[in-house]
This record gives sequence, C-alpha cells and structure tokens, in this order.
Amino acid sequence: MGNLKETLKNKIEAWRPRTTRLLKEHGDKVIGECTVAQAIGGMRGVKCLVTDISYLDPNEGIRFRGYTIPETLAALPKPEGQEAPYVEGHLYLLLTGDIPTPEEAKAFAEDLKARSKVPEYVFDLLRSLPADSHPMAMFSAAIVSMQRESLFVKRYHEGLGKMDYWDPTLEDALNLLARLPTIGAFIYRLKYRDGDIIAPDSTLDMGGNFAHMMGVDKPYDDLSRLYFILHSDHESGNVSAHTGHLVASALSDVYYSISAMVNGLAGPLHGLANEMVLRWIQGVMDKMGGKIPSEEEMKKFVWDTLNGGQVIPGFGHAVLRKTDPRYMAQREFCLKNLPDDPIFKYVDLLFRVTPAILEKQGKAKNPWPNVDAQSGVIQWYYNVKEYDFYTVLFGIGRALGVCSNIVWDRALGYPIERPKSLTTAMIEEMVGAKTPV
Ligand code: CMX
Repeated sequence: MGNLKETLKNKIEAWRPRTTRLLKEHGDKVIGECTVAQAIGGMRGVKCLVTDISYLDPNEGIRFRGYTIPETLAALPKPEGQEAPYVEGHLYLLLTGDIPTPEEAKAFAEDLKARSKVPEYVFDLLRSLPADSHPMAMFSAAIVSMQRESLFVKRYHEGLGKMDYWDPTLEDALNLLARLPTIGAFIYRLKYRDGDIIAPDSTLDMGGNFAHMMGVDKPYDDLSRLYFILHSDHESGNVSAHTGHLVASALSDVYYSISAMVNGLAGPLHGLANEMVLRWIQGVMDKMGGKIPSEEEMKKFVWDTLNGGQVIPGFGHAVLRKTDPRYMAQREFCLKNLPDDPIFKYVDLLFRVTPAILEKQGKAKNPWPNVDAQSGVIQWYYNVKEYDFYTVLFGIGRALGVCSNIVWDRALGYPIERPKSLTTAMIEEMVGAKTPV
C-alpha cells in the first residue's frame, strides 16, 4: 500500500489549495439555480455536489477520472491471460486519478488480498438471519456489523486532526472493500446453495476469487471484473453515492456509510432494477409459455405494463439522454458470449421496441436502456438465476466509487451536509401562488 498511500497523499496535498481557493475567492459566485420543480422533484439537475472521481455526461455517459468506459477497459492492466482488467487497478484509478502500471496493480491486489479475511462473527450473523431475508438486507447487516473495526473511530477518539481524517478512512475503505466479494459470495452460497461455502483462493485477484467463491466457471471471472468496474461510480448525485456521501459527512465511518449506501441501492427505481428486469421478463416468458414473442406481442406487454401504471425496469435515467454505455459494454459481452440465449433475445427485443413506445407515451425524458436492462441476463446465463441476488453484485461494484469519494471528501475537508428546506406555504408566498383562506 506504501506506493498508493504516498501517491494519494501527494495528490491530496496538491489538490487542497484548489478547493481552498475556490471557497475563499469565489465562494459567493452562482453555479446553478433551483426552481420550484426541482425542490419538489427530487433536486433533479441542481448543481450542488462536487466530485472528481467520475463525471456523467447526459449524451456521452460516464467517464471515470476522465476516461470513457472503452478507454478505461483498454488502459487498465489485466491479470495474466485474462480479458477484463484488475478491479483493484480500477480502484487505484478511482482513488488517485492515475492508471496504475501492471506492477502497481498487482501490488495493490496483493495488499487488498491481505485485508480480505472476513471475521467469523459476520458469517454467524448471516447464518442467524431469517431464511427469507433479502440478500441486500443481509449484505447491509454484514457490513454494519463490522463497524466495531473502524480505525477512523479509534483514531478520532484519540484526537486525530482534521487534515489526517482521510488516512484511517482509506484504511477502513480498503479493509471493507477487500472483504465485500467474500461476503457477497457467502450470502449467495448460504441462501441458494444450501450453505455449501467455497473458501477463498489466495492466488486469485478480486474478480477471479469472487467467481471461484460463487462456484461459477470461466468466463464468470472476467464478467465479474467487468461488472464491478462498470457499476463502480456514476458521479455523486445518484441515491447510492449520495447516501454514502451524506452519511459520511456526519463523520460516520465507512462501515455505517456503505451500509447506508447499500440500503439506498436496494430500491426498485435504482439498483434493484436489475432484479425487476428479470422478474418482468420471467412474467412475459410465463405468459408466452417460454416462446420468444414477436415484436407486436412484445409491444403489447410493454404497453400493458405502462397502462398498468408501472415503469419499464431498465429503461430511463435521471441524467442520461442516450443509451447507457454500461448497457452497450454488457450488450457486446452478450453478443460475443451468449448471442443465442433466449433471455438475451428477450432483452434484445425489448431494446428494439421499448424506446419508441416510451417516446410515444411521452413521459420518460430518456427512453433508452440503462445499465440494469442487460446485467441480469448475463448472470442468468451463467446459472446465477436467483435474481434477488443481483443487486448485491451492483453493491460490491458501487462501493468502490463511493469509498473513493468518501476518502476524498475527508481529504478536502467537506463539511457535514445540510441543505435548507422551506414549507409549502413559504414557496407559495415566494412565487405568488398563495391561495386566499
Ligand atoms: N417506464 C415508464 N415510465 C418511466 C420510465 C420507464 N422506464 N422512466 C421514467 N418514466 C416516467 C417517470 O415515472 C415519470 O412519470 P411521472 O411523471 O408520472 O412521475 C416520468 O416518466 C418522468 O420521469 P423522468 O424525469 O424521465 O425520470 P426520473 O429522473 O424521474 O427517474 C428513473 C429516473 C431511472 C427512476 C426512471 O427512469 C425509472 O423509473 N426507470 C425504471 C427503473 C430503472 O430502470 N431504474 C434504474 C436506473 C439506473 C440505476 O440507478 O440503477
């Protein structure tokens, strides 16, 4: 870790004057506005968060530290003989802004490996939960149960100075991130494979080890690497990232913050949409008796869902206005590895018919598919068919970005978050909409 921490320390020290200067010399300049519609409508588009880990352009999609998805996948080093890059190398990029050399990625992978042992009490806790607990509730509980291990809390009580908060936060983040794949795979094997747990293999990288512990053969290791990287970050205003940042802003440690992040991700309008897509497709398949519907039949299913007052899961986005490049990266994987899979054919059909229908309906600002429309299909193909588990995979990935953000929040001394609220009557007064009593 020496190299990463040293690199990060230098970057933080070089960056701090930029934030200080912005605050001191330009603190009262306006960079956005807030309308009544935004205050009532979930703060959509209000420019009031700062992050340098990733940026989401409505038309282009996500850039991690300035790199598009294809650029990221091409530039990051890969474990020997593998097609997808080290997840650990991607975390290095998110934290430092630098593409690691193969040696740096390998050394960082070794460092994370040394932190990856999950305490036995976490497994005991998971075993003690009711059998019908949702995997996301299990994941969140497992994470918060390790809060007692927080180094940040220990050092804070010892009187740690504000400028050094980031250091034990980084330690907590790496300790937690290193354990998440083992916890995720444990939940899967406990819940869906009769508790037949597979021990980690210390010779493997994070993605390879996850596939091994899940008990799924190649190329599931490359898929896991790709999946964790694609889901890692989507700037900081989405529910999971914002929740993690918000909770951490109270100086709650990484365990509390990431558990909260997981809870936000578990909503059907956010990370749970990948489960909802498979549920929806299964419903259609049952009605079709397993047969692939024609375009006309599929259009009818889409309209029936919309007319029933429900959303089409996996379509639309609060920021994106084009097909999500994370969708396209996974679609390419499908076209290469599972072009004839029946569920992929369903998803492909949905891709062809849904945008035009959403456009015709005229409500969704973005009729195009998002990341969740495609991801469950691939899991299903590799025999991970228990779709209520899919959001745990999203959570392992998303934690990489949110932890990186929290480390930088602490490094730049971002304060506790506290936007101001108004009452409805105050807004009516302000805009001249007060109804006489
Ligand atoms: N199907 C049907 N209606 C949709 C829709 C969809 N896929 N996407 C948006 N709409 C509707 C909204 O429900 C809203 O309707 P009301 O005016 O009746 O409330 C209207 O279109 C306008 O919404 P919007 O401004 O286009 O979208 P939002 O920013 O409010 O919401 C999102 C974004 C993702 C929650 C929404 O598109 C949605 O519910 N999609 C389906 C669920 C999904 O795939 N979520 C995963 C997103 C990616 C992720 O975070 O993981």
